[in-house]
Amino acid sequence: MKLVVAIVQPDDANRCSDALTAAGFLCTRFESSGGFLDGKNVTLVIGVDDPLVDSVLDVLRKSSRERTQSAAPVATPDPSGQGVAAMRMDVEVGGATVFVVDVDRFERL
Ligand code: 2BA
Repeated sequence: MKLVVAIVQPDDANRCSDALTAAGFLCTRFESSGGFLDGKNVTLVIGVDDPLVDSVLDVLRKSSRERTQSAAPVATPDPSGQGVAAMRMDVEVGGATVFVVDVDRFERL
């Protein structure tokens, strides 16, 4: 068995969890936030038998989108050495960042 941990953007979270449920996968979701952009995201965890991992990844791939987000201004030294310039940076986020982890044991007690 594997645990699929998928970090998705908030705008994709309902589509992902609805599509997983429709495909017969159980998932748990919780609010999270990115360390780099400090923005909200959603983490989905899905416990699944090994042969079905690729099906889970297919659902997530079809249900999440890559987007450009603007990062908060980063203070960098002005080239003239006279002060500090605030640089805004665009970064590509998503679709989904996915980790697939081995599960040693699964119990429903
Ligand atoms: P954030 O940490 O807020 O990162 C948002 C996006 O910023 C990333 O998109 C990436 O394009 C960019 N980014 C992150 N760190 C960077 C850096 N040091 N320099 C330049 N650009 C950087 P994604 O790669 O799609 O990641 C989306 C979210 O997934 C991340 O939000 C974070 O919450 C999670 N994530 C990504 N990689 C991870 C990892 N190795 N471990 C744990 N969480 C991860």
